[in-house]
Amino acid sequence: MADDRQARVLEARLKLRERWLAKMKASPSMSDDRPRGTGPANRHGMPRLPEGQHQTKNWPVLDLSGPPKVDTSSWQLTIDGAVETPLLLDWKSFNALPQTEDTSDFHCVTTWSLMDSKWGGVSFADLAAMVHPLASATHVMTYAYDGYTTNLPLEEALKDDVLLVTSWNGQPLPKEHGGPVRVITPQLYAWKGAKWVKRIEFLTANKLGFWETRGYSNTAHPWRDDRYS
Ligand SMILES: Nc1nc2c(c(=O)[nH]1)N[C@H]1C(S)=C(S)[C@@H](COP(=O)(O)O)O[C@H]1N2
Ligand SMILES: [Mo]
Repeated sequence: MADDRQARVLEARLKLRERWLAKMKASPSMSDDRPRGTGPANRHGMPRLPEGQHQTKNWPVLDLSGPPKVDTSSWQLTIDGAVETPLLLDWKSFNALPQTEDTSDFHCVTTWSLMDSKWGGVSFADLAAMVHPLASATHVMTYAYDGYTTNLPLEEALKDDVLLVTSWNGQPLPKEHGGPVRVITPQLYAWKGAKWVKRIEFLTANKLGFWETRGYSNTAHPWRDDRYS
């Protein structure tokens, strides 16, 4: 990765963050002064284990219908909608982008939490910076190869720990967990992260995804026990 490209992405990312900072600060994971849970604070000031969650050692698999037929040779990601410069990436071009590593926790609405996973991939904020969202963009819909969809407000999607991951604890992301590429949303319940991600569409109004149309919370904040609507 050329340093100047990395610098350009970083600059665009910081500008986009600046535009969204007020809204990000008003989001539950940054404004909640009474987060519910137990254990020492995580780096966002939230108790490590949200209320109603228990720790799991093994990572359960949860999805609608199992892995779709997609691998590194056929995988493509489209980023489009309310953006200035839509983008189509394949596996090779995705891996040539600036890479981010992060360690975070994974909270499933069905009450298990997987702690301290080490993730590698590309941050959503970097991808968003590259497509130049229109001023009117407020949300994104993520689409997956199995037909799954889930929506996110931009102020959540732009958080530093929202990544499109290709590795987990130093290994390629297992197929059953969304490999080759999935989204993770550590500050929201895990259904907000699409496995086998195929498309990210920027929206100018909120739209509901698969579980959100079926009674799951639109906001999905684990430290408010915000599971269903
Ligand atoms: N493409 C796709 N992504 C998905 C789902 C799905 O059915 N299809 N299920 C969601 C739900 S409900 C959860 S809890 C997490 C589970 O991720 P895991 O199977 O890796 O634990 O993936 C989310 N992402
Ligand atoms: Mo879930």
